[in-house]
Amino acid sequence: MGKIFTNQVGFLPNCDKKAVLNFESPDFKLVDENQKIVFEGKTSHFGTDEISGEDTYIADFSSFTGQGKYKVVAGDAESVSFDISEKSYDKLMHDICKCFYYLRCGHGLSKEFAGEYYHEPCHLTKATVYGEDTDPVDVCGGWHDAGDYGRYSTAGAVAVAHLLYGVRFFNNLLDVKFDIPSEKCEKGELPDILAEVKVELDFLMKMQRENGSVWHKVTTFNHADFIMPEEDKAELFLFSVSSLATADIAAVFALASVVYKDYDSKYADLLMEKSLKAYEWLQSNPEPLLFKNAEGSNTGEYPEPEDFSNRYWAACSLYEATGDKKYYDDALALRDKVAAYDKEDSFKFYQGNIFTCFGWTDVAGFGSLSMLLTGEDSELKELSKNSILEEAERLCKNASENGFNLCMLKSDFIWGSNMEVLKYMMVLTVAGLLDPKDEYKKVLTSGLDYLLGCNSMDVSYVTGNGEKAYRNPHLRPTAVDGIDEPWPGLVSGGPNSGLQDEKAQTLPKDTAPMKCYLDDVGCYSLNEITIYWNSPLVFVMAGLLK
Ligand code: G3I
Ligand code: 9MR
Ligand code: ZN
Repeated sequence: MGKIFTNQVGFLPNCDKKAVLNFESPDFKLVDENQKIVFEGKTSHFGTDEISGEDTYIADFSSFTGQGKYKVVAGDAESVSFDISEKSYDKLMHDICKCFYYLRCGHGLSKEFAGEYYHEPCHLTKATVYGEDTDPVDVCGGWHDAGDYGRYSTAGAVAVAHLLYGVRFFNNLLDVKFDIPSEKCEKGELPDILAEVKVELDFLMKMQRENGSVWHKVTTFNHADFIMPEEDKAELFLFSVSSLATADIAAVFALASVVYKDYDSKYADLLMEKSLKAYEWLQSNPEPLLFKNAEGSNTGEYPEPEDFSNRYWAACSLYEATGDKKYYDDALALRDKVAAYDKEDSFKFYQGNIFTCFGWTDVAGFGSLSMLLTGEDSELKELSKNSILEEAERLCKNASENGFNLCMLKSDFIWGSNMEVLKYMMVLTVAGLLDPKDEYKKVLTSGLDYLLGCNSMDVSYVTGNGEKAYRNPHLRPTAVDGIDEPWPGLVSGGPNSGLQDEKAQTLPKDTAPMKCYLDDVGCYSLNEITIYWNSPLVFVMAGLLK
């Protein structure tokens, strides 16, 4: 039987609304909870596209603004029921923020706030500095990265960046309450989002060496088995420092210093001091110090082939935070290196314009966000604006090439493809601030629809949100805690045509990119979760709900 794919959570009354049918039906209806027809419309035939492989018909009901619970019905098929309401995304926003709390390492959780997902304190022992004969170091705290128990500096910095730029651009994020312990500060209490981010910032501070450089990661030598975090007692190692981690930390601490200044001047000063210390180390170590896993170690590597985008971000962020022109000059001197690297295909991680990339692979996009936050006009601010608008146009063109109006190409369906779409949604969000075009909002909304169920897997990629939300993330605590449902709000990595784990390889090789997905706990290349797949959704939702 044919299927009707739609956003399973729902829609805001004034946003675009659609469902996608994979069968022919000239018309469709919207029915309420009493099966009463509230809207009737004609579908439009899109045809078959290469990302989904489906022959699609679009049911657009954007003009319907009634509030309530509805279903789309066409032929013999019906969709799941969803909300149309100003409050459609309230639970989603709460859940995606609260996830960071559940991922806390060390003494992070309390029974009161973690409820059934509470676990005992974990990873408390000091970490051995790998390959050095020095005292072990206390790096307790922060968030577990993902389904594994590693803690990685660049990944952490990037997740924090999504959240804190979110706060800078959309201060409504400061009002989101998600039920975590309160955190005192000079001015009283931190808003929840800043209390949660502080947990990771405090950890990242511990990852900085005396000389200003930053360890790339702290993990056990190999990934733990599927056990609870407190059972993972293997020796912790701090693997070598990298200029990647040092630059990302210089950047994110400068950004954080601006944000926390309004609440706690001492904490803001400390962040700035540590940012400057990292930056000085970078200045005296101009050659890239990249990262490779130690021989035989299999924990996350987060390799990057260059550090220009990281240094660029650091310079832009310090310029924005301090107003000191010398950082601007540094950024300007790095610009051409970043741009040249973008043209080097063999080197390239990101499919879009590099000055718009908000991922761990490339961080120059964060530099652009900092430049947009500066007061006066400049060449680099212009570059940021133009890059974002140019990229938004490319994304709109991509969206016109498939039935889901999704801004992704075949080549975007890699490990963590849901972050690729989220990074694009961040671009569209910021582009909308620079030029409020309907098209940007429409393609942005389609991205959210895709993540929440309007996709050919008919699945919502956020746990606990949507009638057919996925339930089996590759996430160690969830896999072994004996609780049926994972905690809500976790964004899955999503379809990956690379099929990079054994279970994923059971899918036929010619599977359409959008269908290269299995809701299976074993599939780390399709169904893991990470902090930096949740964090861009927080940025995007803050923008949508502002
Ligand atoms: O950039 C290339 C692109 O040019 C190429 O077209 C495409 C097709 O193969 O690959 C792209 O590279 C991918 C790279 O990520 C950059 O996005 C690789 O295939 C892909 O294997 C790689 O995946 C990363 C994965 O670790 C393996 O290294 C994920 O992005 C990254 O999120 C993931 O991170 C892990 C940590 O190591 C450990 N903790 C869990 C976390 C999530 O799975
Ligand atoms: O669980 C690990 C996951 O977090 C990582 O993303 C992935 C790639 O580094 O590795 C997973 O661990 C696997 C390990 O690499 C090899 N043996 C099987 C492990 C998962 O069951
Ligand atoms: Zn831990």
